[in-house]
Amino acid sequence: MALDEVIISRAIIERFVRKFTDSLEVDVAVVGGGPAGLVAAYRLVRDGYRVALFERKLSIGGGMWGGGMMFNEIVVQEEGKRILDEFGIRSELYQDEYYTADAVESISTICSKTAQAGARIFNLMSVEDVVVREERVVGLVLNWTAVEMAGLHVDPLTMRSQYVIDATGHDTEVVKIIERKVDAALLTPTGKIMGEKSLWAEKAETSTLENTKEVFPGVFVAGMSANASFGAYRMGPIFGGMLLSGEKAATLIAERLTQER
Ligand code: 48F
Repeated sequence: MALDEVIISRAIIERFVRKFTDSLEVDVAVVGGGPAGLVAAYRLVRDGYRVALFERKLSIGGGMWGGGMMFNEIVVQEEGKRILDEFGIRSELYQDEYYTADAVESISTICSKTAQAGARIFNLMSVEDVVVREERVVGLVLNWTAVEMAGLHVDPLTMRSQYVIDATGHDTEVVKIIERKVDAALLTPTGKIMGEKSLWAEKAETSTLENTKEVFPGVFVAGMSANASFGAYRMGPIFGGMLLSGEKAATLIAERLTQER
């Protein structure tokens, strides 16, 4: 068969447009494709919800690829291991309740299973704004990361979702946009972003779960973004809290969506 380059181009363009068009109105939009956002997306699609995930970078996976200081192994506790097992990721007991897993196997598997489960994953797209109606976030404003990087004056596009998860890690980008642009308080004790504290693994792992909640009507925080929003410690390269936080965000949003139906 003779290969026709134009058919190849047409196939890519049409299939991408179909995927993107299908993602303009979803149940949940996840911002950030690190471990927390991916686990949340996986859980929600598995439960039958329509999910789109937007990741600024070329590669999905956030901070998991590099393990700790580029030593590409991660550590999880017993509860975190349960999620690794669920994804079929191999882990090894190090001592007591500390398990290690290969960082590349971990994040590539989580990414692959999430995509295969049916989450629409868009890399190279940045969320640059939110859509707010009656003091609730109802959608996201998207642009190509390349546009942002080149400083080009190109207007963005908009999508609608019932819920948004800010899983942007240390940057808390969606919450920052809300704090800066929306004339209403966040659901934090101060009404503002409380900011990330220094590193304390034990406290941070517990508080990541406690802080996984709604931070503004329609927006939940998951992963490191939860701790940065609610003023808690960072945890370094222990990843159980990230995985469990993604799972909790999905559970909380699924409960809301069920109530609202
Ligand atoms: O940073 P990241 O991995 O967040 P996480 O899931 O996990 C945190 C850990 O990696 C580690 C840690 C715990 O062990 O402290 O840091 O909470 O993934 C966040 C992703 O969000 C993307 C960013 O490129 C990264 O891949 N991101 C950030 N801002 C935007 C965004 C944005 N405005 N639009 C799209 N993606």
